[in-house]
Amino acid sequence: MKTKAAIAWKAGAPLTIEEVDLAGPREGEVLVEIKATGICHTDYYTLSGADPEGIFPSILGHEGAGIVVDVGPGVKSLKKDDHVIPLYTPECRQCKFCLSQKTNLCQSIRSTQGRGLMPDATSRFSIDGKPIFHYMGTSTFSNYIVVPEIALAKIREDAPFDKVCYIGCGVTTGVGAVLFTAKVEAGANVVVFGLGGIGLNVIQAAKMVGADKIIGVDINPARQDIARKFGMTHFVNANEVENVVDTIVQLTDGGADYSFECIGNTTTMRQSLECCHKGWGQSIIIGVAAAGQEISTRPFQLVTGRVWKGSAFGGARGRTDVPKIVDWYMEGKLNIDDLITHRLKLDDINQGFDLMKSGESIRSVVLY
Ligand code: NAD
Ligand code: AHE
Ligand code: ZN
Repeated sequence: MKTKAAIAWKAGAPLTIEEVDLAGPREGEVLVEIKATGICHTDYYTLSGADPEGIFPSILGHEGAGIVVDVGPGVKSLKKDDHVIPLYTPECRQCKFCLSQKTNLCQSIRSTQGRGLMPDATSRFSIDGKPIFHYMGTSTFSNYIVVPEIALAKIREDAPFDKVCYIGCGVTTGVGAVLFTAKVEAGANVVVFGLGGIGLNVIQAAKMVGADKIIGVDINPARQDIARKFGMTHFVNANEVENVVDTIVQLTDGGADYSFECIGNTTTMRQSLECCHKGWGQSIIIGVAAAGQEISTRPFQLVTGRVWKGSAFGGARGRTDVPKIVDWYMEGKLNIDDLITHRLKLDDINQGFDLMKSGESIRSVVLY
């Protein structure tokens, strides 16, 4: 079949909207009509050329929601017309990683996914017979996609696609980092570096669990109002204080219980660790830094009890946890609507990247 998609032909170039050939689902695969997709900073990161796994030409996008159109042989858990969210972190429930119950990082298809291919090492997308690569196993900047069954969360049918698509990455990443990775407890002091599409979700989850101080750090003063609305109690403009770490240590009487880096900058990653409380403070790294970047600190920071942790997809097990997060939104426990600041047609998707770069948008959603 044909599908309309935004193609990333090469690093740094605007996406172009084209008709693409899409082969049908094979064994264990599902054809999905994407109804809406968010644009995450990670899409921009890969498009910029900084991602060591970035492959071109490819179809980016990993924050979608849609409807099952057809299933391939052997698919048992999904049927035509089911509503789904594609998962860039699948959940096979069989690999060593899934069975460990210690991580959400299912590895059953990670190597082919990282090479822009389906599990049988081929692509379903092509133009004039030449393959176009998948991205993060999802490629939600295409109206129709083929994905493995294990990379789809089945969600309730009354959930609006144009909102819950954001649960495909940003909401789950931010909320999950608080609930599943850090397990923040009531009364904790929390610091959030970067008040964008991820950081604001960290803030709303920190408020949800009853955190005491919730300190936001950003260089864009326009982020202050929305962050306060979501639960931030104190704002630090990193450009206006002499020393970000000292400022946080003073505000928290010794340091943060939990800090979250939601920028992807190695300087703020170090600050995120060093602003933590001696003896127990945990810094959770969510931001993705470019190829070749490294983090450093004085080992004494770790010897004296501060902890550096990472979080991918909020530590969420997609097929298990994503339907629950959709429920929380539908029950009014999570505010997604106010974070979706812009709605675009696929033809205008490049505007979404411009709005992100200029700091005007929190999340742009593309509607098919
Ligand atoms: P975003 O562009 O919406 O937000 C980034 C925020 O950081 C902005 O508010 C910006 O003003 C602020 N910022 C930039 N430089 C800063 C600095 N030096 N000091 C303080 N604030 C600064 O991005 P996003 O979509 O929220 O994504 C944030 C990061 O998280 C990206 O690196 C993205 O790739 C990553 N990410 C990781 C995961 C994961 O699973 N680990 C999932 C989604 C996104
Ligand atoms: N190819 C990138 C990986 C970037 C990365 O860490 N991605 C996150 C999700 S970001 C979503 O917006 C992730 O899930 N990581 C775990 C994994 O297995 O990729 C790079 O920098 O190499
Ligand atoms: Zn993302």
